[in-house]
Amino acid sequence: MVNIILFGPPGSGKGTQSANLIEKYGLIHLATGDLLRSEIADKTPLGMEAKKVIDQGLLVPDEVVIGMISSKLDANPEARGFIFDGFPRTTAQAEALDKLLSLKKTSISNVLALEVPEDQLIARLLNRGATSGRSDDANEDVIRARIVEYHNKTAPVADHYAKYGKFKKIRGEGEVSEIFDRLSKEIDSLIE
Ligand code: B4P
Repeated sequence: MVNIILFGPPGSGKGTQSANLIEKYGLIHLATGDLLRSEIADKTPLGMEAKKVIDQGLLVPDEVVIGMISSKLDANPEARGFIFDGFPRTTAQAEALDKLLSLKKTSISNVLALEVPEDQLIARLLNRGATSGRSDDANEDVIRARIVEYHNKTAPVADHYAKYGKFKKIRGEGEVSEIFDRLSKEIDSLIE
């Protein structure tokens, strides 16, 4: 099994690249942002609570997203592997993911971390906000709050996996196809 965490700040291209990578490698895409937006669209109680947090640029409580990932892992027993996109975003989420995977006799193969300068992140997200209808992309203050949240709570996840030698930085600037090639090279080396 190949289990990849696509890591990086908001707007670094995780969602964009995941969509292409799952096609190429036949992996299952688990994106907590997408799962939360689907709850919001369905107006579930969980979605309504999550929306309040997401619209402030903050992280949804760990137990909510860990529960979502746990159900998705259980729902895909035959998977060849997973791409985790936007999860784990805290050290507690990383520890929970490691436990869930070990119960399934597997583990994270590698963490691929997209690196993009902050001015580009903000430009990309504002650009998406102009057309996507995503309220968390529409306002620069909210985007900046998301980046602060990333530095405070998500960046430590890198150390968690670097301890086990599972962390690789990937340049996230340039054409989508160039970045895809850089990521593919890393995944190919895990499959060989
Ligand atoms: P996410 O949906 O994960 O949002 P994101 O990190 O902003 O998106 P992503 O990084 O995938 O976007 P991409 O670069 O692909 O999370 C939203 C919110 O949900 C969070 O703020 C949080 O509140 C909550 N949440 C989600 N997961 C959580 C968790 N585990 N724990 C707690 N809370 C959680 O795309 C950005 C834009 O860049 C697009 O318009 C794209 O077209 C463009 N782009 C991509 N690559 C490009 C390139 N190479 N050049 C130019 N533009 C590019």
